Amino acid sequence: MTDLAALRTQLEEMSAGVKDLINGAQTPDQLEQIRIDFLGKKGKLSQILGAMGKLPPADRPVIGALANEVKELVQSLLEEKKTALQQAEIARKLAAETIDVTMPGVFPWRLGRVHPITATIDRVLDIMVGLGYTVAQGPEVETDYYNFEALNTPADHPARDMQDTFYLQDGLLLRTHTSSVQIRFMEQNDPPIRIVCPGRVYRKDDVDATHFPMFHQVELLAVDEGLTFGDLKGTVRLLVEALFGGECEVRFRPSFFPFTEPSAEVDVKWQGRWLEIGGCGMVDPNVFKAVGYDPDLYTGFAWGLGIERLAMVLHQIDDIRRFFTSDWRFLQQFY
Ligand code: FA5
Repeated sequence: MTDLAALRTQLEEMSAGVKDLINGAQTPDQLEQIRIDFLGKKGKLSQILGAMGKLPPADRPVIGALANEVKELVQSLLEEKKTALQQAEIARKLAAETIDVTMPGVFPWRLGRVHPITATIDRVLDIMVGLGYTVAQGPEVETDYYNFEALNTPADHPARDMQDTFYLQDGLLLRTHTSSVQIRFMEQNDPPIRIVCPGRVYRKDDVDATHFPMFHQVELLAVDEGLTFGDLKGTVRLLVEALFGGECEVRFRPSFFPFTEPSAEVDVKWQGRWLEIGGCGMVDPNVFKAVGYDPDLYTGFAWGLGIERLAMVLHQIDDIRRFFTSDWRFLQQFY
């Protein structure tokens, strides 16, 4: 016989028991089983609701309301527990899949190193800073004025053909040499000056074993009262000897640059022949005039050193293109 009190007791016991059951569930599968047992078609709640039909009609809404409460309770407990289990699973996975970034890699390790061109620039800068020079830099995209005009190379000067230029829009160009930094620095500073200026330069040169359209130069500039060509030669020799440990032949070959007078090329012996590594000379008085220095009071010397060529001689490299092909077999020699 079914009566109201018995069904009510069953529902109350159910709601008391289900909490512990759900709390104790360890996996989503166990949770699903509890759902089926309680809320499924043949579950406990359905059985109680089935028995409700045997109650007097006046008692049915009481049990119906209570059954609904129990159903909602079970559903919300299941939902809560499901979320908790999912979060625990995520936390477990995160802990299990943590990557130890400090673990050594698989041998052979390929650690990055300083590129031989950067290393050569750094060596030159180190030596020159040791001699009291300051590092100065300028932009790679230049105006005609800084790259040519102020360097005593007006538009109609035949020497413009010496450096085939990449012209950009609005009168801009890619600088063909680091000599532009001389002008920028002198405009902003008074003598005495001793600067060393590293950087990339660009020319429309055909590529061969000793030419590349983008290469690096380091420019030296010293301005003071009474500087002579002897100071220039001494500085060039000092740098070359510091780089090569005195085991390299150097020669000065008369040359021409619009911004120096007199001018010379510096050559070093490379694989049995002379290789030109840079142009140099005494700063032309017209350059001093362009930056507002008194050419009767000051003299100066400058040297533009081709870094790729220097690195080729230092490391006995036969072709400039090797520096720019990112070939691991080539680069690993410098480790
Ligand atoms: C100049 O660029 C002058 N500005 C140097 C200078 C500075 C003279 C200060 C006097 C006073 P030149 O065009 O010769 O000069 O270039 C200098 C060096 O850059 C060359 O000796 C060479 O070592 C290097 N060089 C020139 N063209 C290339 C190229 N296409 N690829 C690699 N290196 C190059």
